[in-house]
Amino acid sequence: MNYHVLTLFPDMIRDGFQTSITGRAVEKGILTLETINIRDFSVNKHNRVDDYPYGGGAGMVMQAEPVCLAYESVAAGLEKKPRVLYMSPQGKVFDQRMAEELAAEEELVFLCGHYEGIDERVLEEIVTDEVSIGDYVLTGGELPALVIMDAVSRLLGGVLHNEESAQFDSFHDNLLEYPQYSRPEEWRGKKVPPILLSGHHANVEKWRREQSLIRTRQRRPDLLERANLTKEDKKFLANLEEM
Ligand code: 9D3
Repeated sequence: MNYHVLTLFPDMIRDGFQTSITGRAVEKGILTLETINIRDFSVNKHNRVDDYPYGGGAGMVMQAEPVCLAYESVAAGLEKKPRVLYMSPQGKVFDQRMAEELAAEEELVFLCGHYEGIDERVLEEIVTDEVSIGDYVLTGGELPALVIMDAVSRLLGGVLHNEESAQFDSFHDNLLEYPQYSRPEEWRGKKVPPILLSGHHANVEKWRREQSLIRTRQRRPDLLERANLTKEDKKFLANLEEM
């Protein structure tokens, strides 16, 4: 996977990527990261890349030409037109399904905005997907781009160790994970649930499944509606209702 990030803050992207598992994946040759500073494509003698919005209003707008030139400098090196993800509060909200779909691409271009946004005309020309990471206000698209690259990267072969493998993600079946415990058996008067010490593997699995169901119903009932529940799961939840 080759990531290309168009941004006014390339250091923020590089710093966020180097630390953590994605940095290791670059060293292993599974990922590449190219950052493109949009300011390098300013068409203005003061190196500006923003200007006042037509029609008035607060703030500044990123101009079309520097963004387009920055994009073209990336596209020129590619065989076909890549997907271009514009990070924007107006976009479709990112989820695990989108991460899986994006992980199938060879090249991904991220466009990070700042100020009040980017001139709509260049967006119409180059953007294929407009993506938000959720309903809260950030200062720009850099952290969202890092979030998406992180979620996509861990799905690529060789990025994770086998034991932390993405195939066991609980989001796959739309259930939250069961609680975890480690030593000591008793910590500040709080005991580990005895069933986990019983050595009875089938009972442990049953208990974990039930904990997942309880938690999902309590914290994320919206997920439960999309979960693949067995007959036993449904019976267990129906019994809970009565209590
Ligand atoms: C104060 C500016 N706002 C006008 C009411 C609009 C606005 C523009 C740019 C709000 C936030 C931003 C910066 N955010 C992003 O670029 C962004 C974002 C986000 O803020 N939340 C969730 N996902 C994303 S993706 C890009």
